[in-house]
Amino acid sequence: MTKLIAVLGDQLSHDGAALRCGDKGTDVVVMAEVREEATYTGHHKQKLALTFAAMRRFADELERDGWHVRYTELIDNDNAGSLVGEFARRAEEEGAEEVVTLAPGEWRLRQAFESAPLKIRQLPDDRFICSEKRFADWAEGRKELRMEWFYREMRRETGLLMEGDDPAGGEWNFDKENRKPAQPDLFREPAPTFRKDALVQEVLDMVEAEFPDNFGSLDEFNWPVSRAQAERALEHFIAHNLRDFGTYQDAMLAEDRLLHHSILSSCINLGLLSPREVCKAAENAYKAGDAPINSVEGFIRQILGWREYMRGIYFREGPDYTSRNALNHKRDLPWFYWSGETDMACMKAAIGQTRDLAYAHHIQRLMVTGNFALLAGIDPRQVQDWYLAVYIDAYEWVEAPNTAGMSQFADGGVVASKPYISSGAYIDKMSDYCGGCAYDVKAKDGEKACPFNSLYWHFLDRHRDRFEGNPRMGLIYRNWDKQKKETRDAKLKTAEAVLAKLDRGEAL
Ligand code: FAD
Ligand code: DLZ
Ligand code: SF4
Repeated sequence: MTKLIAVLGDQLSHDGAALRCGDKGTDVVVMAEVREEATYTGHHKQKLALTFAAMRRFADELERDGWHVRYTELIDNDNAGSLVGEFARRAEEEGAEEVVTLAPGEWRLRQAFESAPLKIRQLPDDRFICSEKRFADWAEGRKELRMEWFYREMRRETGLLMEGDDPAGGEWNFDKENRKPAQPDLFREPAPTFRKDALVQEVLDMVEAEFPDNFGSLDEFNWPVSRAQAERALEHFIAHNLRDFGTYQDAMLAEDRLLHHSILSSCINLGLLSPREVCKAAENAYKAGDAPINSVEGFIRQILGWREYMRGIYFREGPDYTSRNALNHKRDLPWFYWSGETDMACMKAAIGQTRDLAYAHHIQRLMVTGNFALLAGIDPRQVQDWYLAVYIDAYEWVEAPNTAGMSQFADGGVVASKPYISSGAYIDKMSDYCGGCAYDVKAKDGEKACPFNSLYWHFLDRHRDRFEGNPRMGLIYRNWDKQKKETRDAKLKTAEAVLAKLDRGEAL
């Protein structure tokens, strides 16, 4: 009996469990570009183009590999518009009674598949290193689900960067060596470029025609769309950027939008590269003496630690995770998150490159745009909607715990033991943005004061009841209490003026 093997747009791996259980002789692979997936959020144009181009490339590869593939393009006349609709249409055409797929990375789709009028078998997505069951076992009975403990277990379990029972280099975590600001004249190898062939060009044209008003520009589209291109991106990173990845991981430079980051998240999230092989490639570079331990450990921790941990949290916490709002933040997301029209140089840079590349690196997401939203008390649901829309690598299983959890503290501390907040001083230390800013990073109050400065204290003051007793924040409150009353009042007044401007819909 024929079964349909459904491959979703972020399941582009030849060795996933669904394809492994199929039979090339009798089964049919179904892939569909559908409006429902293209519009559940206002995806960046580059994200749409990458998804469709990579899906088409993958379908070609499957056909060359001997699979019978039924592929629906977005603008096909008989496109049913949703994944379930397309599965039903193809099942009828092929006389199939069952659809097999990897469980999607979103509660929304899992629930839609469960309540579909045809049988859709969702297999555990075994492309992740840690299964959902394994994560649940680890989490069971723990008072706190801290990433660091999870990560150490994953190191032991996979043997990555282990020397017998001990961590390579003698420590589990080399983060204290990884906080250097980058020098503008530091040499960095330019990112590899990927040729826009006819397939990619056709998709770019289609996206521009079908989604003209979506956020972002297609001009600088340069994403790997196939396994071969993704392998090239990985090789480039290992050869040129891994060495200094750790040291400058938290740095930001106005003239360098990528620094030493790997730019591999879209390849891994789409399935073009497996997290295991990426970690292994980094470990091999360490063993060969080509990259130092602080960089290799820092890099592997992002993938084996943070990435796997975030997915574990998303599925363990349940579908209501995205609607949590522990700090009761209700302010609307300022419109300049979409336009980039702000005098704050750091925000302008982060939003501008997000528009142009669908990419900003972790510290820009966490300590610039995320930090600002948290300090300003923006509704975390609206913040999540923004992050889900604007980044090339955005899928809810990883975006939501990063945004609601790590960045906005909306989950009340499941992911983060304290809020990731900072005044302008941190941004000034880690970047060269402040020199070219209309605001004064050293000024704490008054019209020209960096908005991060006054909002920082306003946040701490208004959430005193919740955070004062946090052992990692006691010192900050003591510092606040030591300041003269007039000084504190001036900061709070400045913050109130900043917030009032936001409420009036004015630019900052
Ligand atoms: P590198 O800095 O080179 O890191 C290497 C790899 O580690 C990444 O490719 C990624 O696979 C993994 N990684 C690093 N940090 C994280 C993390 N915190 N969580 C999960 N994986 C991580 N990442 C996404 O993949 N999708 C998202 O939608 C997403 N949303 C985010 C939202 C916010 C508010 C924040 C603070 C972070 C978010 N991240 C997200 C995590 C991180 O910012 C990106 O993975 C990273 O910037 C991708 O760039 P890169 O490939 O150059 O990463
Ligand atoms: C992100 C995305 C987009 C834009 N379009 C499609 C699509 O047309 N067809 C498809 O199968 N998948 C698409 N995807 C990826 C899915 O939305 C993704 O599988 C879910 O968000 C779960 O991670
Ligand atoms: Fe950002 Fe403040 Fe520095 Fe301006 S002064 S770039 S707003 S941190």
